[in-house]
Amino acid sequence: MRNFTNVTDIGDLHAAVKQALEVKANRFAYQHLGKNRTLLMIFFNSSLRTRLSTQKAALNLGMNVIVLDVNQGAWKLETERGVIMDGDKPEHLLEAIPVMGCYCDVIGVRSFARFENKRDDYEETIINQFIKYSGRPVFSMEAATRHPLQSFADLITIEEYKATPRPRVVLTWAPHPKALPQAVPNSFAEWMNAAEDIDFVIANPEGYDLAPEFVGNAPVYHHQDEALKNADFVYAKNWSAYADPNYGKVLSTDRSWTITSEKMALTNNAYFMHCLPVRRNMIVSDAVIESERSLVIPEAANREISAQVVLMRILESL
Ligand code: AN0
Ligand code: CP
Repeated sequence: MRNFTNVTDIGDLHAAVKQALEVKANRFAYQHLGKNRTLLMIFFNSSLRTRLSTQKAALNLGMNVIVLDVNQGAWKLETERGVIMDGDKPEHLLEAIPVMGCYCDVIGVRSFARFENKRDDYEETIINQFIKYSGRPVFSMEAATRHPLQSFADLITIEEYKATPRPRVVLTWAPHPKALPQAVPNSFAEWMNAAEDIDFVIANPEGYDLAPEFVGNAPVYHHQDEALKNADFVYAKNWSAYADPNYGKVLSTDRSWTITSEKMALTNNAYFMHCLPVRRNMIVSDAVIESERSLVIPEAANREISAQVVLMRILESL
């Protein structure tokens, strides 16, 4: 595997989960792969889990790691070609990317949707420029439309906790005060649809349907209670509207969509999942996130494993 930006890059999901569980049981057994290799992690946006878990995964593999927060201490970057650069941005991405490529063997990029231009976001112009101009393998640490390291960790977690061969997994929108990207729900849907042994459904208010290429054949409910019936896993997440003319906008903060104990009582004693960071008592009540059915910490722990599998496969291709 050279680049990792979506589910197809990882290939067979059963094989990927199997490898993840082997790595989890023996995470320091692969240090020959990373010796004298350098990972560069580039952050255009904040992070806690992705930064720490990916760094930990690289250290498990014996790699060296460099981290750059573009907004802290680097030159402000122009990203549009053809701009007369007489404003506040002293450097262009088109020089910065190949320069970054000089100092590393593998590049991880976090660059969220900007909500300025839907086409730029959905064409993944930033991470695709890294792939095109860095000369290095590139993996997504959440790009404009997907967060595949998160979805891979979520799939591993579901495999670890499922009690039936074909669990019902419900992705539900939940309220949040600020406009958030669609990357996490898009990606989760992409991975759940690709995993054949999952009964996957989506619940969101009217106006919040995700892009059709991510929804795929999953049933979409506009009433949350209906979708939660018989759920084995409830995966909550806020996202902003996708459809025009409301792309990137908050249309609702309806707290009747917050996941509470009453909502969980509608399910098949489901596990609660969220990628974190989460706003308590907007997305999920204190009681649910603190309950013994909450998987938010095991999910975060599996981020180290998903990152390690991805790095191993990239290192093997060098
Ligand atoms: C980000 C998002 O919703 O995409 C990152 C989640 C992993 N969340 C926030 O910005 C709060
Ligand atoms: N879940 C996740 O990616 O968290 P961070 O934004 O803290 O990296």
